[in-house]
Amino acid sequence: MADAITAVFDTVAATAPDIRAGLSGRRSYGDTENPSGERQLAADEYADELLERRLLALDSVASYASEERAGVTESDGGTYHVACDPLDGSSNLRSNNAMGTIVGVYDEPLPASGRSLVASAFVLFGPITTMVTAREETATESVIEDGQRRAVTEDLRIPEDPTVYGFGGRVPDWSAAFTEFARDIEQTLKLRYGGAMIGDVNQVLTYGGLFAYPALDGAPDGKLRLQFEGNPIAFIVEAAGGRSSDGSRSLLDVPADGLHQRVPVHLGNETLVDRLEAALA
Ligand code: FBP
Repeated sequence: MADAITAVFDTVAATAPDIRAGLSGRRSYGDTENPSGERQLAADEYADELLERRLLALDSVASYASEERAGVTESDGGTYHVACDPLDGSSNLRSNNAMGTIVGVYDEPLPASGRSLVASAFVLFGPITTMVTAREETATESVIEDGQRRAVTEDLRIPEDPTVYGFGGRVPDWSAAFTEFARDIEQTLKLRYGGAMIGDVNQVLTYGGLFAYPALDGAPDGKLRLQFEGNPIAFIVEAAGGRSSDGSRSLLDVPADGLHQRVPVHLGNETLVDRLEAALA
């Protein structure tokens, strides 16, 4: 299993410079929408095509699915089922802010429970390109140089003392219970919300705190997708000693009932997620 997962991680790392190099000329919206009804940037489609081709070329990969396409692409063999958000936070491209790639490696056909993840990773295009990977309950942060991973933090752990928070959605659309919880959090933590989940989650992994894209009035399942965003990032945060929740349980325990199902997402320090669940109960 380790060799197959290493091959997936290495392929994603090797593709990161190509995705990053292709961003500047692909900042315009095409006339297509993804299965979640969101407009697609040329960069979304470019990253998706690169990752599909290169990941399906691996013997160990049985299928590829992404946020950008309706169905699953099968290959003729392989063991693992890969779910990608090829360009998480792509709306940040026009404003030149953080974005990146999320990959989940499942050992069951998709859609699948987060408990069938065997590995996951995200690549973050910030001032430098970094990659956080998780497997066997351990998270690792690497710098990507010339498409190669160089580990800089072997056993990444979320800091004990939280200092930052970032909550998505419009404040008037938050539930009364979440609003009250947020007002309490605002008294002690510093706001860090940049509009790309992986950029905001990386702040939480670096400084400790809480990221949420909660249930909203009119969108009870929030915005983020379980297969491509919620599960893979929850797998990483929990491997780093944090917690995840849909509001009442780990995201990894949320039943998979659709490839593009949305889920309320809350990720960060265990104490804060516990407080959140108590506030929403
Ligand atoms: P995609 O860009 O992959 O659709 O990701 C959705 C996303 O950009 C998340 O990365 C981020 O957390 C959220 O949407 C931001 O939403 P909003 O623009 O409503 O704050």
